[in-house]
Amino acid sequence: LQQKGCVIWITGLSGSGKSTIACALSRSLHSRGKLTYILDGDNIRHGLNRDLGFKAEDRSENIRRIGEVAKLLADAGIICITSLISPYQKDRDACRALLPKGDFIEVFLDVPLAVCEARDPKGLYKLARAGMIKGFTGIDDPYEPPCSSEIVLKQQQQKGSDCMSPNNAAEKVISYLEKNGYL
Ligand code: GGZ
Repeated sequence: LQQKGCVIWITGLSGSGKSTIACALSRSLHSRGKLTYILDGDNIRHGLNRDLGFKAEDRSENIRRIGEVAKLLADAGIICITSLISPYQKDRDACRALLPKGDFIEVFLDVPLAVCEARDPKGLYKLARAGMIKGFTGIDDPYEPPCSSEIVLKQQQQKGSDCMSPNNAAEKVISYLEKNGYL
């Protein structure tokens, strides 16, 4: 096997585009003949992590388990892409510490809450504002923005030339992987 595994850890608010970018990135890597696997919080919470809710301890345990699975996949030479809010710095850092230096690549989707809330693809922000979901990240639960991500992807509020598409975002990650010897 010629492939070096790694973990691409995408963090950001609900509605920031984590899953969409994870898919675009995965497709782009497949077209280069690379093996990838996406670990998506929303999906894994239906299976492996179905015993977990959204209290701080549950979110930490969710991140911890997915971090361990991501490490196993990276050990097997797979490019593992995670798509989790992962709101706490200490939990992200604990996952980073599981991997050899360089193999944990944090991608921060730096999208303002107002933009995520305006998109509201699943109507969850609306429910949270109405008090029908308690402890929703960004509304009445914290998100600690990362301070030293390998890659920061900013999303502009206005539509225009600097509005980042999922494919643009994927390209930025691909360039990073090329520069750092993962492709
Ligand atoms: C945040 C919530 C909540 C609460 C349900 N807070 O945008 P989505 O819908 O599809 O993805 C979100 C998902 C978050 O799961 P994660 O495993 O990524 O979270 S964490 O990393 O914090 O453990 C959202 C939905 O679940 N969801 N309730 N209260 N997001």
